[in-house]
Amino acid sequence: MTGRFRELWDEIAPVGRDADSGGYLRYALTPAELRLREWFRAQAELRGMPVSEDGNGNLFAWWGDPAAGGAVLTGSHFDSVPHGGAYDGPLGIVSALLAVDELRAAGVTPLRPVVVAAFVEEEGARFGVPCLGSRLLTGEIDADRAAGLRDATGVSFAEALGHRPAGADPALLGRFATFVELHVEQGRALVDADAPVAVASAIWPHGRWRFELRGEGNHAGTTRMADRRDPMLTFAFTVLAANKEARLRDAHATVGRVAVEPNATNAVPSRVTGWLDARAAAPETLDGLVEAVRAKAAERARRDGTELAVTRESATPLVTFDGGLADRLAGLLAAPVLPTGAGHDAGVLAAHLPTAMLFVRNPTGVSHSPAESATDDDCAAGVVALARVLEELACH
Ligand code: HGY
Ligand code: MN
Ligand code: MN
Repeated sequence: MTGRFRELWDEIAPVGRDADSGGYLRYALTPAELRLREWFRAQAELRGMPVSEDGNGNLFAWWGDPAAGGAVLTGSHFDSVPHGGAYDGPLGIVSALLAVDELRAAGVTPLRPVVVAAFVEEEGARFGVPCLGSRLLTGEIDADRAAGLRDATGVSFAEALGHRPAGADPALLGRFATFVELHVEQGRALVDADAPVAVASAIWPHGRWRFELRGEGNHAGTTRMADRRDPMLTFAFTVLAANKEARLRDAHATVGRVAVEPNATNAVPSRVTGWLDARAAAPETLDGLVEAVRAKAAERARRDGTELAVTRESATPLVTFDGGLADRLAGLLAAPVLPTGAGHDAGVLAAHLPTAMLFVRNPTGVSHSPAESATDDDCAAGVVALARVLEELACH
């Protein structure tokens, strides 16, 4: 299996890879990701798996009757964060295709369809809302709001998709009995557990908040410090406050994205916009963290004479995966059960159908970075584990 994994993996490894950073620029519905979607269609055709699209940009390759119900859904996403790793997303899709091969080679004929999905815009790196495709499919985001989301160049999701997204598809969703997403682990728990594969128990509640700070643009050289209303000052304080408040709560707060206007070396900014990614093990801890950061930012804005506006752009509640399913798969695989702080399409679908996740060991735990890695042997172990899970769910 390791050889077959590497052979298929090498077909997509170069797609969207940045030569300088070694990371991936696979933004949803841009040329790199579109090439991966075409590759997916070709792979499905090679396997005699018809591919349907749900009108939201999500692709579904069917092993079995697309009109049948009780289907076992697997798969993940192709899109990446800027200069992200190779495995976050694509590993779940490649592993699903290989797991189908594995079952066929063993002469397995499922009683119910097995479907491999490629969800669109899971990272939210282009249009700002993570799990956009799975949220549209499940009706968790309004199709008109999704249609109007715009990327940094002003292109809307509807324009990128080529049409207004169809929105919720309860009939399609109702044809899936379970969803199992395999994903590279984004942490080191499997290294510590000395195991190649784990089953997920939960996803931390998390969300994204846009902090907009307005002040007075002015000349860097002629404006006295006492006369400034500098939003960068308020922003810098907010970032430090987010870091401190997260540490106090054993939570996670990240400000990794900022936009400055006019973004000139010799001008005091007029506006600074920063995005807070906040996550915590419990909803009340997350709420407390975000409120503390907002309050500290507001207090500092008053001192700096700047104006603050905070907007929640996305939120994912605590996801507790189907306990019976998780225990059943952990027993089947003799694998540990782990929570995660990373969001996934499985976290969205879990509110709509029995859902599970498999994690594949990541030797460094690093993710959302060119340094993300997984060994071929562990990836092969993931394929074998996913094949066993699919057989367990589709053949009994
Ligand atoms: O942000 C996340 O947790 C996921 O990688 N989209
Ligand atoms: Mn990710
Ligand atoms: Mn992912």
